[in-house]
Amino acid sequence: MPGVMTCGGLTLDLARPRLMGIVNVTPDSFSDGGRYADRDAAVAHARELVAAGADVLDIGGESTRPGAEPVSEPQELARVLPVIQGLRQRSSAPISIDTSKPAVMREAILAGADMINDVRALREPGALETAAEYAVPVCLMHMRGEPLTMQDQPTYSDVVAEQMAFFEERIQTCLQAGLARENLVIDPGFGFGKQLAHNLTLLHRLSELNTLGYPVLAGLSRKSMLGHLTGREKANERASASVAAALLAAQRGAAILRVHDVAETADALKVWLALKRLDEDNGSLA
Ligand code: 7PJ
Repeated sequence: MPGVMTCGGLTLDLARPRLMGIVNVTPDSFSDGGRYADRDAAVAHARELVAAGADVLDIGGESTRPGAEPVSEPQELARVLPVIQGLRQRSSAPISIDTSKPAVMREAILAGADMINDVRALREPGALETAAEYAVPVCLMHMRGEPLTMQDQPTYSDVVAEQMAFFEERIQTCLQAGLARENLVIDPGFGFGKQLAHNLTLLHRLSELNTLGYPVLAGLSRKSMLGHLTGREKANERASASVAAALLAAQRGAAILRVHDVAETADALKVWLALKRLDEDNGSLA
């Protein structure tokens, strides 16, 4: 079972679900990162997420939304490095770098990042070697295809079975490359090359991933599957749906929940945990 994750000199006890707060530093229409105002806004937002209950901050400079174009290495570095540096000066919270590029992993870790979150599960050339060299926790996410085309009618005969085979292969490859098994986290990658029915099946059967023996990370926050279910077209109107999805993932054994709405999810988890403890004690509280 999950156990602990050592992140930035901090040991996260995974006996209860932990929150990974999302800090996007992908550009708006006016800028492409690197400006002081962008950096300061991202750092301030990250610190708010910590105050609201985030255990880890996930900093990403590559948009991986469906249809997103690739980002160059210099662009991605210009977006994320100033934020990591600024945050490291003002906070001791563990930092995860959301990237697939080995150079971005390396520079981020040298600037103070504690963990790698890779939607391509270390499949880019050099990524495996870089993760082995720095020996930090790594989230291996399942993605079918690439963001530009991944939502073009993906099909599976059994989405869970295919994921199990994918994780078994990636885990073996990681262990052979010298990564420590204690450093591996797996993630079904909701919305990454999946249709609504696939995403729902993955959530419904999430606990099956626990049989592999690695902590499971679930990222459902504000995703389009929640838009489909609720009719909410705007991502920032999906907070309630996101909290519900996070609790359902927690209920099925997710160890880490990657969320935008940290305060709301933290409150919901407190209620869930109180009942879970009663379940475990057979209701003997008072
Ligand atoms: C995920 C991610 C996820 C992990 C994104 C979005 C799209 N990393 N990065 N898992 N999603 N590990 O947040 O809507 O589900 S970007």
